[in-house]
Amino acid sequence: MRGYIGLGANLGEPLVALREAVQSLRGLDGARGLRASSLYRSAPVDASGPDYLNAVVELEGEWAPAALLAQLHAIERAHGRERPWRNAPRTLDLDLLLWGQTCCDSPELTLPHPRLHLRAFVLQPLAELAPGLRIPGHGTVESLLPAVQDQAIERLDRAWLPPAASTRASF
Ligand code: PH2
Ligand code: MG
Ligand code: MG
Repeated sequence: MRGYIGLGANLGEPLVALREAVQSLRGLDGARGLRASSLYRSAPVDASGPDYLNAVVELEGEWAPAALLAQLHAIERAHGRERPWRNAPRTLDLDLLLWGQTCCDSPELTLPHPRLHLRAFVLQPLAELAPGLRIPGHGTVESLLPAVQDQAIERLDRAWLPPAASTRASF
């Protein structure tokens, strides 16, 4: 199964948090084929505080969505994530955006992510990473971009991904 995870942070050291989150995702048991979008700076949407750093990661694995979500929450907690109020500024936010074509709606998890189609800071990196991606119930990712074009977002032209651990040839 292939899925997409939204990364965001606007407190502490957002770039460090996003890099460490990518390392943690790579290290999940059974994780394959991780790819990450560029890094984006975006103004807070429905929220206050400093600008965010955002990115989206594609990941493959055989986890049930609830099991993957629990692992995302554990990574957030390891980065000192607190939840004082809804959409409070945060040291690290990992949102399960899509898991294959899975559709579900429970108090714990809704797929696709219920606000994915309203947010340029998700759609732009997602379109970069997976052009033509179909979002169940919404059509292609590109078809959703015009409606969010008034949201302030900038792609940062810099390498940001931590290098994958080198694989040493054994003789
Ligand atoms: N996350 C939110 C609320 N608002 N705005 C931006 N720009 N980036 C985010 O990641 C973000 C937000 C709730 O998770
Ligand atoms: Mg979020
Ligand atoms: Mg979240």
